[in-house]
Amino acid sequence: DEKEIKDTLSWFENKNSNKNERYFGRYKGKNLIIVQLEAFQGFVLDKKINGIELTPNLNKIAKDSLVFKNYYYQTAWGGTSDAEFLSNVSLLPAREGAVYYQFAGNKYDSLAKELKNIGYFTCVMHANRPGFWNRTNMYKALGFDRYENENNFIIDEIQGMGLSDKSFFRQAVEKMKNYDRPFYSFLITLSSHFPYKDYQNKIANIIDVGEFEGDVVGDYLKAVKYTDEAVGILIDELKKAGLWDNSVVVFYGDHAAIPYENKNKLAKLLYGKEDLNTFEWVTAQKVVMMIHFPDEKIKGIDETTSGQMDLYPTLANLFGVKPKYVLGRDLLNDKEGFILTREGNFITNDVAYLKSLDKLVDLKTGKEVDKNKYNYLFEKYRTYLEMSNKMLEYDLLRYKDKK
Ligand code: GP9
Repeated sequence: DEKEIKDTLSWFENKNSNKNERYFGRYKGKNLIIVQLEAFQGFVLDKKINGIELTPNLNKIAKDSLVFKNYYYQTAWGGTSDAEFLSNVSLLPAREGAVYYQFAGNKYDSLAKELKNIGYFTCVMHANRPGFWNRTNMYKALGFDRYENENNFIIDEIQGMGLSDKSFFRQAVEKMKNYDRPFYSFLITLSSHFPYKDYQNKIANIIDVGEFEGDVVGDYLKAVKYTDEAVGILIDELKKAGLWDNSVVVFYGDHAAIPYENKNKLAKLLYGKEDLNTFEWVTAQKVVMMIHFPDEKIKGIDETTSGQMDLYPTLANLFGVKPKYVLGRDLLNDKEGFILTREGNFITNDVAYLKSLDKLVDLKTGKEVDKNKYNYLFEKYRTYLEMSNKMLEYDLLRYKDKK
């Protein structure tokens, strides 16, 4: 009803007003390049496999970037598309199915729209069929000026699921060279897609994965190594094109790589042991996340518990826009630290709630703590989930405009 609509909109408006504005608008006028890396879980950074660095290119940029070490994915049924949605809209994914299919007709406040309002050209690139995840319709709803899909790339080299990330990045930079400035480009990679099979038999020897040879973890490590090499190419090409020094560049992973049924393999890789308990599994669900600034003035490691819903508000502040209907927080000004997931888990800087066990666990000790002492947290995250659901399911921004 009318009151519920008003209350929901006001909840968002209040939450997002009177915020601390350190760094507000500092990078306004710079290009923004966001690279969403397929299945890049957080542990790949700094990982050595038989003494060899798995992601030397990302690690090198990380040294001069702001790195979020405890950044979780919050995706649900919509996989990659949910990560896109969380990062560009800052609402949780749909209760059932994928937002990209269920709610493509909604009206959204999005990063692309806000940047367009201040004069940016906006573009999304992903070299797969445009119908996949209903992207054509959804990218219109998100306000992108252009969608460069499979049909706009020369498919000259295949790796994994489609056009190789190396070729994709090279062609992406060629396209960006011709874009009006400033621009926002959202690049979504493809090669390191599950099941990480090297169908073309090109990367079998890219890295010696030892005991993981021939299983899903071994195949994953090879795919990650390949995409990291592609990232190296992207950076070189951006530098050659004179874009690197004029752009804020973000790298983040979209969702899990290793399925739950392979958790004993993951246990081997991460801890050298036979299995992971629920706590270890849940807290392993982090993804890569770093922001490289052209002046390299903001850098270092941030340990705040954070997640994909926080990207848009964080960038909005840096580029000088103030979105009113985001669920996440600006990570440069808000250190409270928490994430919540569609399935009902939440993690703060101190505790993690494991829905499947109905247990609250201390992050430092891994030991169970008394849930009743943390009722306020349960209430808070219930409200967040409810507000996000209402925004999405009642299409509240459309209502707002009609008023
Ligand atoms: C395909 C890609 C895959 O275009 O984005 O999505 P996913 O299966 O990883 O959710």
